[in-house]
Amino acid sequence: MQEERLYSVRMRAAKGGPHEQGGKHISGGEMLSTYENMRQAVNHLLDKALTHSKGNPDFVQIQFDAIDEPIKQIDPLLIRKNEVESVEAGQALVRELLEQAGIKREVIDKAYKQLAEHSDMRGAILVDVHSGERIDDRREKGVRVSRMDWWNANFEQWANHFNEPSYSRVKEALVLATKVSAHPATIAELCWSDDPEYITGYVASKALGYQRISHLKEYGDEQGCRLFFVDGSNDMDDYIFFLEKQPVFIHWDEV
Ligand code: WAQ
Ligand code: MG
Repeated sequence: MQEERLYSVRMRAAKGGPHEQGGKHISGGEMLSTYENMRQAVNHLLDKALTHSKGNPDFVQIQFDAIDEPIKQIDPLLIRKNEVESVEAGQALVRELLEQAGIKREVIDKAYKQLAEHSDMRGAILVDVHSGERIDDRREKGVRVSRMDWWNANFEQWANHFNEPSYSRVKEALVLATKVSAHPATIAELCWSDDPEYITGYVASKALGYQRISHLKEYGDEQGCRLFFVDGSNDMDDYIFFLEKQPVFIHWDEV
């Protein structure tokens, strides 16, 4: 499908020094780009870093590296929209959906405890659906899903069709959720933003689709969430390799 060589482009921004020296995570981003479009990609990520509601970073790193492996193409998850009146109603729906995905209540409770213990995450927390224990040993860094994208023209067709605003936030979230749910070890994902002015989040899985929930936290709250509920009987090194390294393109075909 893709003849031209592609590059993985990544950004991370922090305040109070780099992440590894205790700086607060401000923003991150990952894209795929051709060599020709590199300036545009880097500018997009730079702009994201410089204009974030969590504050102005004093550390930003943007890097690109060539992709030599074949790129997997995946259809976006189906989107479902759930309007709720309050955080309580939104969080109740989260539990309902996670239980529908087959996750036990005790495991959900344990996962929320993990969240509370790590308030400044830059990646995802992996939780085993059997024990409720955290699987990755990455602390605040978590596991950052990377090497994925969706060409804008195709995303905009999708957005038009489903009557969605074509915001890059929605695109990035759907790209990530689709890649993560494509691996058979993923049981479900739970996410809401750490941006204080963005309160919408989602539960996603292959079977549930991308279940957007309008209200999962209060305005002003900088506590985000990214939890992957995982069947830990799979090889977790392979799983994390897939998340970080397998190049994936989302592509939508109107049917
Ligand atoms: N890999 C793993 N974890 C990530 C990644 C990644 N590539 N990007 C972000 N995270 C984690 C990290 O801990 C962040 O603090 C947290 O997720 C939230 O990230 O309306 O904007 O980019 O349909 O702030 C969802 C709803 C928006 C969109 C989610 O997340 C919609 C969002 P943010
Ligand atoms: Mg954020």
